[in-house]
Amino acid sequence: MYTQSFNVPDSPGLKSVPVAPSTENPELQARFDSRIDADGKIEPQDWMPEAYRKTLVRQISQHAHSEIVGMLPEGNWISRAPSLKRKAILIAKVQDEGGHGLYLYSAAETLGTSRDQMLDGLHSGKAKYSSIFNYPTLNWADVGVVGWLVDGAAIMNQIPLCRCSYGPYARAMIRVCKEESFHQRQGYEALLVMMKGTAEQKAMVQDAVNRFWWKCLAMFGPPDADSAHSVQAMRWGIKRISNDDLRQKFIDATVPQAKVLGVTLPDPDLKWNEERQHHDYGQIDWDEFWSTVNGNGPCNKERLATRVKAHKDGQWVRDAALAYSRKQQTKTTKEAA
Ligand code: FAQ
Repeated sequence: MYTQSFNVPDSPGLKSVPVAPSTENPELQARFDSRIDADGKIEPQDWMPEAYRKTLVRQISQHAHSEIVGMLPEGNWISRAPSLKRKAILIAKVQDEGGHGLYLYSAAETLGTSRDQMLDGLHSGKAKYSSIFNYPTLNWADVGVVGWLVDGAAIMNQIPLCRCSYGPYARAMIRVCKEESFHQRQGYEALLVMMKGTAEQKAMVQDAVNRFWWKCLAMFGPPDADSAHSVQAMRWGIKRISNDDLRQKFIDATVPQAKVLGVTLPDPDLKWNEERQHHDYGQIDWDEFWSTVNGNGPCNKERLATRVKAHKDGQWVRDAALAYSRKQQTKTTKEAA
């Protein structure tokens, strides 16, 4: 449904933001700016302004944390999947999300930040992760809706990131998007099956859509006017399409899918606007979004506690791996001597 071929022009006008004069190194800054203006890639060994590095570490590490915390709402259903086939699919999907987190931590490490630093940020509650993973998955239809809508929204946001100016992030996103595309389709297919089932199953799907729809729209971040980082991130070619434009694209793509599925999207103001050639939609509850982002959503505390415990429980594995690596190194040094 969403593939690599979903390639849309950058948000108009956003590249025209004037370059802030560098106080670091004007010559290297000029080289960096011309590479960005020519739509080239910045690689780890290249000089980059500290603010560019900091923005990337923030965004990539938050993205990695989202993938890792994002394993929890669906992981919760692995032991209760309704068939062996659905269980195998779900295990593979959750494992893929873990893999995405690992590629992204590796991409952020190329910017000179350590994985321990990033994990400290997550575990201490300083670093953010996507708001959507602070809501519970209450029934089996939620697992399908996470695939259809949460992965759907994630892909819409991530496809432009395949063209991000920072090479390691852009390359990681290519594989991530291919896998997310499968995730989205498996969720949609699971829902199609339920919608051919009993009245109770259909009601479960509608209930899950009602609970997740607005939260998925908020995944794209605050409105452009309130988005602190967008203008600069666009100038640097990190973000290619604005929060509001991506949200609109997601809505326009999802409305016909909901029709095929036979569910109602819970927004009385949702309607096609002939003049705009887009769907109009209702008000997102931004107070609720910020409250969740700031740690007060229904599952924030539980999600963080689960991650902290998993990290502590895994300490012996990291210790053993390090001890083994040290032993191997000593052996190699002795053999070479
Ligand atoms: N949740 O100025 P902006 C997935 C924060 S992956 C929490 O607009 P920016 C896969 C933002 O960090 C989902 N916080 O920020 C999966 C900033 O705070 P800060 C994650 C949010 O960075 C599927 C402040 O608000 N995807 O789902 C959110 O330019 C299924 C101001 O906002 C990515 O991370 C939010 N929704 O734009 C896994 C993609 N939105 O840092 C398992 C990469 C905004 O100053 C199961 N990231 N904030 O303290 C991005 O594209 C961008 O970072 C945005 C935000 C678009 C998320």
